[in-house]
Amino acid sequence: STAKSPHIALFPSAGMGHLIPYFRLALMLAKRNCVVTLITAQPTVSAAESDHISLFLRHNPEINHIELQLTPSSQQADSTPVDPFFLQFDLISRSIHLLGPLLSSSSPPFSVLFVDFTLLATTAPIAKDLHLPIYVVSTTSVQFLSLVAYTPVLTSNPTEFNNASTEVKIPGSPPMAMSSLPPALLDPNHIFTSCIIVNAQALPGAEGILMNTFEWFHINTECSQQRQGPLESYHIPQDGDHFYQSWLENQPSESVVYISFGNRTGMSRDQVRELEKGLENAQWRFCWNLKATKVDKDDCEDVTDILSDTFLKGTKNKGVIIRGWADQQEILAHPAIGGFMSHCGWNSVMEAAWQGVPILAWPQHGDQKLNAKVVEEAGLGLWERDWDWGVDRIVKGEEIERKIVELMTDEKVRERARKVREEARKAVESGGGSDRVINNVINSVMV
Ligand code: BUP
Repeated sequence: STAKSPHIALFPSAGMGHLIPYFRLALMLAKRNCVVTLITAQPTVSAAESDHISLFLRHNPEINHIELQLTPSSQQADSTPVDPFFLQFDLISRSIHLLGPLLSSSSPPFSVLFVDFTLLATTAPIAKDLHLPIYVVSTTSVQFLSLVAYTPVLTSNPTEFNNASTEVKIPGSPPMAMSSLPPALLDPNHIFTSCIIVNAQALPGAEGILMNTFEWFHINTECSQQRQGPLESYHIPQDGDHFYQSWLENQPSESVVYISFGNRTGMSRDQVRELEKGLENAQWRFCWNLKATKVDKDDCEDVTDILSDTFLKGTKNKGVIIRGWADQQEILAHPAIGGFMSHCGWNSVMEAAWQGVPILAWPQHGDQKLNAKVVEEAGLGLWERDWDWGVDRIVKGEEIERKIVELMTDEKVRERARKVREEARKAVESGGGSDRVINNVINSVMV
């Protein structure tokens, strides 16, 4: 006789970086005979999110979908601009009373709820009422999550945790440089920090935390508390062909640097000028995913508004510029790609690890410096700390040129990156770390 399959609810938070890992997890669970329901808050912050949710559901009809309708906010008209993602967390918590009825009316009944860390505090009481175990699915590195979990302790000790401290010590983690922390963390009243504190306080109520990583990658951390398993690479099918794809087809193997700083980094024009110089002088081919505005809204500016004529003319046959949403996984998987200049969003790091592409880390905000340190320690890439936030300067074209050349010619890093790829794939194979973790979680919620 076969045990009944568990019914798993997945509730991701706002932002593509928080959504894509849930798609991957949904498919890994469905492949193991779980019934999977994706809960999404509507309307989404960006068009990219709603487009990808529709595409994902269309291509994977076995995944069920529930929409949580949000009540529009009055805050938008406010004079102080609030980060739209934090506004969304707030909207979700205001509409969270709708979640209980949605969950309890389901047939077959739910066996477990998987949520984003930012939704834990608001969803935990509902799960408790329904006797549903709750798991957090983390979208960041073990290092950053450890910091986040310890934030209530840190912020309650302002005599030790302040601007003058050089490092923070967190049980189970190597010391973290104070300069690697997001500056907002020092202000307990900042919306970023208050969101972290309330959710960190709810962590003991969670059954477990699923990390998107693999043990081998975190050589320096004790991770006994967490269950880890990298998420299998899931390629979100996109409609249509991409011009950059056919361009990549014609480039020699490992000759192209892919450049992306994520959705939420609009670089200053002065910095863009220097990056142009660096790219042009380094003389490597490039594929530049160019964003000019913060937050994953569609950019409406033309390439020629952002990049200089001299650069565009001088590099005409050397590179492509992508505007709008790129298929990053498809790009990283392409044999022509030899390096990745990245903000080190955690998904990007894991995608590079999966493909064995060396990273040139250029963290921009949030968890990215701590992620960059993991990249450096794992040997997957290079990190020039002198470029980061806090240094507060424009990084010069010559420096960028030098680092690009180093990234593209460092054979040791390239070899190591191949090893990382191998280890990542071992972890998701049957019996590997990821496979075991997912199966254990499924078994633990089996009724
Ligand atoms: Br931009 C972009 N195409 O054009 P991270 C991103 N992605 O597929 P985080 C694309 O979005 P921020 C694009 O592959 C990754 O899975 C990318 O997540 C994909 O960034 C995801 O790397 C982005 O974790 O920062 O931390 O969400 O919001 O700045 O992108």
